[in-house]
Amino acid sequence: MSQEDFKDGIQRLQNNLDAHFQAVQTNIEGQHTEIRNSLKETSAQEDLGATLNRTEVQFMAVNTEIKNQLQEIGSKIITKEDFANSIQALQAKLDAGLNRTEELRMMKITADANDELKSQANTLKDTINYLQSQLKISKGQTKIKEDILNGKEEHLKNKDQQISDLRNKIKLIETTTISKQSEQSSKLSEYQIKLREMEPFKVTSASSPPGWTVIQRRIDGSENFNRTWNDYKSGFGKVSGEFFIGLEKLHRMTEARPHELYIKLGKVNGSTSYAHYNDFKIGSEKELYELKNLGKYSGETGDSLTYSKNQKFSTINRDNDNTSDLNCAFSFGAWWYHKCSESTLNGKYFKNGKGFEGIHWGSWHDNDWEISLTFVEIMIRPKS
Ligand SMILES: [Ca+2]
Repeated sequence: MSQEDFKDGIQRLQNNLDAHFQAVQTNIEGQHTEIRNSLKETSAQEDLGATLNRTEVQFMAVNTEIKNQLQEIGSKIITKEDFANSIQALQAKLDAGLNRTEELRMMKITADANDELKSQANTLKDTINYLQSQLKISKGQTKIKEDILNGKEEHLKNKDQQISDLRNKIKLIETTTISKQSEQSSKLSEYQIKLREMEPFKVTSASSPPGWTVIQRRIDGSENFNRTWNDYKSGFGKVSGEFFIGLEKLHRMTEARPHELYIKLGKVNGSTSYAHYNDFKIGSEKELYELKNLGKYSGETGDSLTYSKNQKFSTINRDNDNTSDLNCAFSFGAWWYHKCSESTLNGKYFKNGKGFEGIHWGSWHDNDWEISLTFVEIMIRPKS
């Protein structure tokens, strides 16, 4: 082989090698890019990336060394022996390059492992998606259950309302029954009241409206109401008929609890009417059983009692009124008098409904003092 031929051969070899390394490098770079891309999402990215970089650097070093040697060969006049050695060295370098390629193939396997990891990650993603969908379904079911519960609650509310309505109906029936019973029995029901430091005493419930306690009644003139201070203090008469409960009891009852006052009146012609006061209170004996409170008037008779508010009680033998030359009670019966009054419900009883010193409620009969009422029922009840 001539030296020219040798040089040509070397040149061809060098070109081939260059082409080969170029191909290998491109291949490696492609693989690296692929691996890098596939590693982007994994936590092992840094470790694998570093390994790849290291391998690449090593490969480039080998490549450069081969190139340098080939250039050296090409620029030297060398012996056959040298050439054989050089070829051997090249062969070794090529083997090394192949080893690198093998290494890179291993790297590809690592990339496969990465694929496996990716597929695991995907599986994990699928699992997460599945769990999320399950959660959605579960939430949906919870919502449905909540809706059912809300429905049940609404249902219960309705039931409560129904029960409440039924209770009210029962109350109404009971009330009606009681009032019917008392109407049927024509006798008024009697019961006892016990107050602190007092003997129990009998009272009657009102014929109507129900639930009130009667404290004074005029129906037929059978009872004498022309009485002294002590009689009005302790009360008199029969609770089943005509009577007055007594000022001391009224004081104790209305002092213990706020009371309402209801006055039912009747004329000889059978017509009836009423007056209502929403805050009735009587003072102590020391205060001369003053009419301390009346509250607000309502009713049909007109208001003939507010004039007597804050006035002391007077009887035939106790003049506590504000007139200087007479005792109102002497003519019109015991009452809360100022300069006398607009009402006299303890006056004389006139069966024919006529009499100047009789039972009056001025506003109900145009202050015609000849008219005397034939029915009186004064009642109280604790304020609710
Ligand atoms: Ca007087």
